[in-house]
Parts: sequence; structure tokens; C-alpha cells
Amino acid sequence: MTTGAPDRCLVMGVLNVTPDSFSDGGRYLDLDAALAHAHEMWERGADIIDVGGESTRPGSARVDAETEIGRVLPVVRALAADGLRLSVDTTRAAVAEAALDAGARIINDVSGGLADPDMAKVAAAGQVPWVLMHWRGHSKDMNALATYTDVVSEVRDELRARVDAALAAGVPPEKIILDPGLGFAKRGEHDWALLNRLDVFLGMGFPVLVGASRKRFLGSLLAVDGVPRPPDGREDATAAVSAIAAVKGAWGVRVHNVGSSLDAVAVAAAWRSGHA
Ligand code: PMM
Repeated sequence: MTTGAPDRCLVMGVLNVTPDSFSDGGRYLDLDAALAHAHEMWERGADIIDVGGESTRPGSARVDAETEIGRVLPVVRALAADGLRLSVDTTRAAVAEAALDAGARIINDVSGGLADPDMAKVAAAGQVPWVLMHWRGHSKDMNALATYTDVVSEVRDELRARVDAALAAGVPPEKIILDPGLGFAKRGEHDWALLNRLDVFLGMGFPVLVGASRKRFLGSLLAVDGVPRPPDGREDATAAVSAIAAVKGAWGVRVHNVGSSLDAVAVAAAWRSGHA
């Protein structure tokens, strides 16, 4: 698969094989349930299934590498054998390497290579697309790291530093995908500022992935009497972000409900081209 411009924004379906992810934790820890959900997303038209074995919800504790590998590998092996295109959502080089060996084709690293110095070597050796997300620290610390004077330029500069590190490690530029990291060491005001200036990230010269699905800033936007809308009620807002991201030229959106975002990116593609 290339990371160049496809004719429409790609839809990456989230498969969290975790007990505690914020919106779907515990639903797909069972292997059969995970495989069935992945197939359901794939048959609906998802372009990539993103398999993760460690929750990144704000405040969550880490799991050890063996636990993460134990969750991710059986799922990757089975889905790759069925021909699904998979990314592995991990910050650990050992997990990424094992998942690539088992058939995953993309590394989705929410730490942009910062959490594990060996990740760049794995990405360079595998010659696979590598999503570098903006990140400032692990989940238990990230709310305290959400301090910015100018969030757009700081996220851009910090991402640029991750790109430079990846290139220096031998990762080909055409394999790099950037992600502003909505909700990761960001408060709602930061998420909106980043979405408002998606053009800055698109202008960095690499494909851009947007992960807004069901996130807190959408719950806050849709709050009633100060009570955030729960994650299950954020689907329409997620699809709206997918449509806007696609109209602006994002390479992909990472979402839990692929159906509504596939419709959204279809509308965006028709809008952009002026024909269906
Ligand atoms: N968000 C989450 C997990 N992985 N990966 C990328 N590239 N971008 C994101 O925004 C992102 C991610 C957290 O959401 P989840 O707990 O619902 O998976």
C-alpha cells in the first residue's frame, strides 16, 4: 500500500483489544468477538483495521509487553490470514515487530517514536508506513502536559522533530504519516485549534491522519447543562469531523463506527471533485 494521495480519504476502523479503552474497552478482549467486529468493519468498507492492545485513555496505567503481545498477535494473525489490511496501534518496538511478522502492514505509533527508541529501527527495517502522532508522554501524565502558548505551531514543530528523527533512522519519507494527536496532552480548546488549522499539518508534506472518534472534546461540545455527552452519543459529531477532515484533504480518519465515516468521506470526495 502506498501512503500517497488516494482518491478518497481512508477510513481506519478501531479494534481495541483492551479491557479499558474509553469508549469500547472490554468489548473485544474475547478473540471471537474481536475477529467478528473486525470483519464487520471490513465488510462495511473499512480500508484499514487498527489493532491495539494497550489503552491510551487519559490516566490509564501501562500493561507489560507480554500482555500487549498476547492480546494483539492472535488477532493480527487471524485477520491477516483472512486478507484484511491491518495497522498495529502500539508504542513498543517489540509489539510492532511481532505484529509485522504476523501480517500487519502499518505501524500506528501514538508516541511518534518517542516512547521506544527502537521503533524507528523497526519501521526502517520493515519499510512500512509509520503513523507518527503528536505525543508528550504516557497516558497517566498526559493531562499535566497539556500546556501550550501556541498549540498549532508547537505541535507542528514537535511533529517536525519526530519526522527528522524518523528520516535520520532511515525511514523513507514516503512511508511517513502525521497525526496531530487529538486528546493526547490536549484540552478541548487545543483540539479545536488543531482542527481549525489542519491546513498547517497538511502543509508539512506528508499524509495526515485524524483521530477524533468519540473523543472528550466532542462530548464537551455537545454537553447539556455541563454534563458531557457520553461516548456512544458522539457518532454524528465524529462523522461531521470525518467529512470536514476529508474535504480539507486528510489522508485518513481513525474511527470506531466505520459506516457513518465512510458515508461522510464519500460525500467529501464528491464535494471535492464536483461529481459522484
Ligand atoms: N487515538 C487513540 C488511539 N490511537 N492513534 C492515532 N494515530 N490517532 C489517534 O487519535 C488515536 C490513536 C485513542 O482512542 P481509542 O482509545 O478510542 O482507541
